[in-house]
Amino acid sequence: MAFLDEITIQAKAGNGGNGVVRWRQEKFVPKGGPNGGDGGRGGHVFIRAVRSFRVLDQYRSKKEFFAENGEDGGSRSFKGADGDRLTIDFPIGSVVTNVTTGAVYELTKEGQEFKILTGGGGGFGNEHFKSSTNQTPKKATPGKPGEEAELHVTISLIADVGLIGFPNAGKSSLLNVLTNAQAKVGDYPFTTLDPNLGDLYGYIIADIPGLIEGASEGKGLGHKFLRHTSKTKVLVHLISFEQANMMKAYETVRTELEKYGGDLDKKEEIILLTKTDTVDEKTIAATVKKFEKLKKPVFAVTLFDDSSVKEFQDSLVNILKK
Ligand SMILES: Nc1nc2c(ncn2[C@@H]2O[C@H](COP(=O)(O)OP(=O)(O)OP(=O)(O)O)[C@@H](O)[C@H]2O)c(=O)[nH]1
Ligand SMILES: [Mg+2]
Repeated sequence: MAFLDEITIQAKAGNGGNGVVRWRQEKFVPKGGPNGGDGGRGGHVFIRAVRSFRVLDQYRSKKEFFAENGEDGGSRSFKGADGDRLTIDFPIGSVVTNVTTGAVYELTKEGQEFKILTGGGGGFGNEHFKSSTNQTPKKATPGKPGEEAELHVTISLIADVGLIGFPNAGKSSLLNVLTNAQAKVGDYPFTTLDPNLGDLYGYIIADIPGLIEGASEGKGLGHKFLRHTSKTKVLVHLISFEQANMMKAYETVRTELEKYGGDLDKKEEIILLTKTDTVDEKTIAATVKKFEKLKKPVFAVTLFDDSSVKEFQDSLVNILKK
């Protein structure tokens, strides 16, 4: 799934149900008193932080969200039912602005909720207006409208893992092996134009578009996507055995990380050498040895065989659990 950066939607709390005018109808009571019930309250609108980006999918097509209206009152003093609340979910890290009032809500913790729009109160039925001086009130009041607003949402998804490296290193292929993201894979550079996201045991993995030398000066797709790695716990740096000089490829990307700033280069890093199927065992062993001198975890895999990724995956999950 490609990444949604910001969205604008309309939301509305439920209207209150109307109060009604009704009269008691009893066989042996010629003039029944008023018994029109009150309307129910309209449902409120809440926003909630969830630990999943999949909820974003619904906002691609649907732009209007309504809480339920309250029911009208009935006869025999029957009060209309309150409308159900509506809860709109956003991924943790989202900032929701009520454009209509200017109120801003930051969703920082899973399960955090804010009531952002209040449902309209129900109207009063004629029974409510009965008094010692007025035994037959003919008055009932309508329900009040629910609050409505335009909501602007900026999403800075808090990914746990960032996949980085040159174009064609196999980042999207790796995402597809680890998760059910079904990211597009292609044998040409810059297949990924927007970060892809996947979910591994509840951890969010962001597959970042390929970086090249000069990305910080805008070469290729630039380096702005690195902002999605700013809160990750660990970076997985992929270097393909197809590279003539793998260490140079590694260092080029490291330089771009430094240039991006924000201490990205100080983050924990796993080095993943990919496409082992294109070289012989001796080359693999020698290259792994070279990279191990960097004193970081190093793994060599082919993404064409899921089982080859297992050891790396276990190590990644262990780091995430720490
Ligand atoms: N031989 C071989 N090819 C692989 C392997 N993994 C991926 N590929 C191929 O390498 C090409 C690039 O893979 P992607 O996963 O799209 O690479 P990427 O790093 O996401 O590339 P960009 O999105 O362009 O940055 C595709 O043609 C893949 O099929 C592997 O383990 N061995
Ligand atoms: Mg890709």
